[in-house]
Amino acid sequence: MVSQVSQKGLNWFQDARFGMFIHWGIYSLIGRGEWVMHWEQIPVPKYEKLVPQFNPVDFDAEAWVQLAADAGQKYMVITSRHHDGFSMYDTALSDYKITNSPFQRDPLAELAEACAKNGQVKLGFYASLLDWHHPAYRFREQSGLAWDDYLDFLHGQIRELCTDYGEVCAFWFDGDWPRHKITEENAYFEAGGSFEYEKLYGIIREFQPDAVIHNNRHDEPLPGEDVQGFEQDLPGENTAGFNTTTVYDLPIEVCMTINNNWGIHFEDENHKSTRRLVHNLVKSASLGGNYLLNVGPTAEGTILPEHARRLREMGVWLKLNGQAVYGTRQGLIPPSQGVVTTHKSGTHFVHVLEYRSDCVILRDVPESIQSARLLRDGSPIKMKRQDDVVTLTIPAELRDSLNTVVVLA
Ligand code: FHN
Repeated sequence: MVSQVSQKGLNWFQDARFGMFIHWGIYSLIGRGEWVMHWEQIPVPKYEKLVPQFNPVDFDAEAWVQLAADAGQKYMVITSRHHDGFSMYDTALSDYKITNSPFQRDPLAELAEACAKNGQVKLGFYASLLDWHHPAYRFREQSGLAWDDYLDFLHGQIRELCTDYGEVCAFWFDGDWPRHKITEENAYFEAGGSFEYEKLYGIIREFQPDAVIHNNRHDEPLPGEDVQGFEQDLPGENTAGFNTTTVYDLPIEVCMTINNNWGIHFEDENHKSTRRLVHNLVKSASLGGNYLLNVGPTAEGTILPEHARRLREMGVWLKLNGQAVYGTRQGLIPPSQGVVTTHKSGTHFVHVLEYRSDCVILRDVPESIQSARLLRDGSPIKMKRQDDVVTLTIPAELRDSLNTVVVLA
């Protein structure tokens, strides 16, 4: 039988609700996103020339972890190796790695230490299944290597990440997209065989039984996967074009960028407002999901100030309103225009995102609900009930410009 994450790991994951996604690699030097090698058809020998230029001397693991903690994020998931095949840690299984760059340090080890020291933020790893560099993935004919050699590498790397970096809260796989067509342009994306997931996931279960497994296959989760993912969309939506609109009965994780790119893009100034980010966070929570919000640090090792500011502002809002997010589950009171709800053991949280008037109308409100108050400071909120329809009146002076939360109990 294929095993799932432990109940402890699952509960932790669902209670956490908010995490930081980090896309960081040698592509940061170019500043045109993490797909630049493919989009610009950069040959391997030319792309490899980035390695001797990579020296993120401003990287400060404690500062990144502190930023996540200030934002109210309970975990971070960082790219251990993206599709470009460059390992961002000191793997024994490849020379194509950050410890062979002028930087020499292992940022994943430093983050593991900083997370353990900070105590508020757990660490998870993104790992690409697809590899545009590895000779046993892309160049089997030329190298004489076999698909099994790639599997040894991939599985071996997961074993390293499981055993050498302390507690790992999540493994996030990417690059196996069964619904996407292989064409002439992307022929080298094609895997040479199965990823042998049962074996791969077995390594995680053996060494990190509390780590959730998320595989971004843009398809129905496979046995052994703990999470259904949505990328750049909320559950049930498919504006990005690669999400399934079927929502399965699994914990959910929505991952999104702050601007339009995962890896840093120098020309992308299209940053979402803090208000929109808070709305996405609570909309995800209202549907029973976590929100994994991405930052794409610079090649020098810093998180963009525009992103850090938004994260800190989210943290300020969460300090006052976190009870309506952490530990909650999908709302039991149905959403209405501009309003979503979350719930935690008999307490319902109404998130008022948009105002049509002073009044907020909720339907199907359980009879047990007797009172309404502002979560932020306990101010009473006028509540009128007619059968199962409840009307709340929220005067302008009590509203929060990001999201006003009313507690119904
Ligand atoms: O190709 C990747 C992309 O670079 C990024 O890592 C995102 C994150 O969800 N996942 C893939 C696209 O689905």
